Amino acid sequence: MKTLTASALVCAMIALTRAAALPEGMPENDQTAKSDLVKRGVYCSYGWTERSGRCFRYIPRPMTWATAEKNCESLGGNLASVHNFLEYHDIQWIIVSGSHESKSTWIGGSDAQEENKWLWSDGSSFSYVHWCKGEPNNYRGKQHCLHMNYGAEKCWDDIACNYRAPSVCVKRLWLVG
Ligand SMILES: [Ca+2]
Ligand SMILES: [Ca+2]
Repeated sequence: MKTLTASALVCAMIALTRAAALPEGMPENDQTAKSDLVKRGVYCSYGWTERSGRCFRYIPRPMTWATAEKNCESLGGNLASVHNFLEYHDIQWIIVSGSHESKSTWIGGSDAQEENKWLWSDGSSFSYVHWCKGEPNNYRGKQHCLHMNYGAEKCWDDIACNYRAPSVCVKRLWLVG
């Protein structure tokens, strides 16, 4: 029963997050722009799925972190960034829908520029974290890229960037109309 209530709450929160989602740069108090938006519609391009106001795409082919990032860029996006638990849940859902599994997957976090200075490849703020216990441990001084769905807890781990894994790309919503 507890679990049921919790998932109902998560669903409700996801619905609220989606309802509140607006493209970047739009003033929140601009009612004209909002009603305009409803008329015109906000969409993800073909092959992408809308979640929490952004568009996501699961890439099954295992690649190194940098190749995965370049691939997302060639599709008009970046490796996915994560800013709260709901977004993390959404990305996990994208992976399950795309692969019917919850395998280790690249997202856009890296500390390759400077040790322990984690950045998202899309330039957004790296504040929310979901590291596994004892991670990031920069094992042997060679772990500078972030993969998710690590271990039983499906949390984050830093690993060598030449590890090959599927990936999740993100890009902005399209305004159509
Ligand atoms: Ca590192
Ligand atoms: Ca590690």
